[in-house]
Amino acid sequence: MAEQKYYQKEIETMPREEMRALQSEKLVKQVKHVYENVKYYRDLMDAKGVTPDDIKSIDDIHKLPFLTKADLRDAYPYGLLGTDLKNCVRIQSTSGTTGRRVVAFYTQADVDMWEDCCARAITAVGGTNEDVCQVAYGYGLFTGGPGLNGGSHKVGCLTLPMSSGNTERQIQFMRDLHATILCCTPSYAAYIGETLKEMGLTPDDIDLKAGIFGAEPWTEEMRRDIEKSLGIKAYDIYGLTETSGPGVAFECEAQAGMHINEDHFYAEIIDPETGEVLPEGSKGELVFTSLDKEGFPLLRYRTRDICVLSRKECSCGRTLIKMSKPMGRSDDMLIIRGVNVFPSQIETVLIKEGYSPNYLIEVDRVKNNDTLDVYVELAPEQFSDTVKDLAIKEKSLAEAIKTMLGINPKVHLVAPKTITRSEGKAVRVIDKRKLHD
Ligand code: DLL
Repeated sequence: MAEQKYYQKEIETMPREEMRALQSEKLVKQVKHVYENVKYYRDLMDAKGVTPDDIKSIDDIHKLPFLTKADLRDAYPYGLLGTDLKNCVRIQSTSGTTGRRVVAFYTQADVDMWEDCCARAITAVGGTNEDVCQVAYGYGLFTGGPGLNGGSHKVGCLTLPMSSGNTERQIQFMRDLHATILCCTPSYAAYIGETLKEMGLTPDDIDLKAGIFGAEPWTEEMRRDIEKSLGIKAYDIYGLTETSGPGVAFECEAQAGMHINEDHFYAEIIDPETGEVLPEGSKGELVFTSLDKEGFPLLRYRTRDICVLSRKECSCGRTLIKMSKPMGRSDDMLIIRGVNVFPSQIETVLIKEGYSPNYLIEVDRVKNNDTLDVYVELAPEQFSDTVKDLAIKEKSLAEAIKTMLGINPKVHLVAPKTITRSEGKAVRVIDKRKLHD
């Protein structure tokens, strides 16, 4: 097969007016679907005095109420379900405690749509049925592995469902089976690059040509490092469990912003403080409306990701609107080794384990690997313990935090009154990573 530039050309290069018409048609249907099937959202619409009849085109979208992570928490687990459970074939989820965990439901049509989005991303980096696509995102509840796996099948690549970890084996498969496309988090890509070098190999020893990296913030500098260490072109991909997973937006050959699959997800930028919709080109919080989801349709979902949208013409020929890399978040969520972490989760563990809520979380990136250090202040009566006892306590607390978050922290128990008290908002997190350019 000749090199294919688009996966669904008609949609990806659709003239703007046609796209708006398509979005309008889909929105009208999606709002009816939600109003009829999701009591939680119907109540929000009723409270705002909006009915499906008020939504005649995409221009009316601003009349709809927002949904937030707090709504997802209130409605957990079934409250936002858009169809009978018997019509759903899959769930995916984020890590975290019950309240923070997002559980999304998919019908077969939802899975198909999601995989199409990932197929567009793979095709945009030059993927065809002649490629071997190594998927080293985690498989399981996390959307990374299953999403790219499905997209890779749709494109017809030979798919290597490696999941993450076991890096030397990753490199061995990469070499033996001539992988040409690598999908994983940017930090894992960087780590694979380092390991390759440590094994005495160079980019000439592998056949990779492209990488599709996302799920966490990464800089242009990191892109250049990865490109050099693996001898590839590195492309960004964005998504979130709430909307489906990876593939909501993807980078093309221009490597300058990510095209949003706006026939499925309508994007708005709002002022995170006031909720006011901002004009194109403004920096603000990204809000998504699913346009054709069945299982877990979300209208005007506030992602908390801060970014800029642009409709500037793209050299790749796609007309899909672009988003910049996320430039931060309007909440306190951290992404550490690809895992979404809220400081309050750590606080919950400390309190449960009998420690004080005086703590400090320090995140850094050492050799492209995220580190998590948690400093916890001891009460005076706890401090009399011997050094050996402290080491045991640190280990057990680290275990408890790992059980909660799924990632290993380094715990430091420190003397009473050593963590600076705050006179205003407590500073609980020091993030030393330079994640944004
Ligand atoms: O991270 C889905 C995904 C998997 C995307 C694989 C790309 C590749 P969640 O675990 O729900 O889903 O986390 C979603 O991660 O709101 C962003 O804050 C952040 N994020 C995702 N992609 C990027 C990216 C997956 N390319 C949250 N750059 C989102 C920066 C990203 N942040």
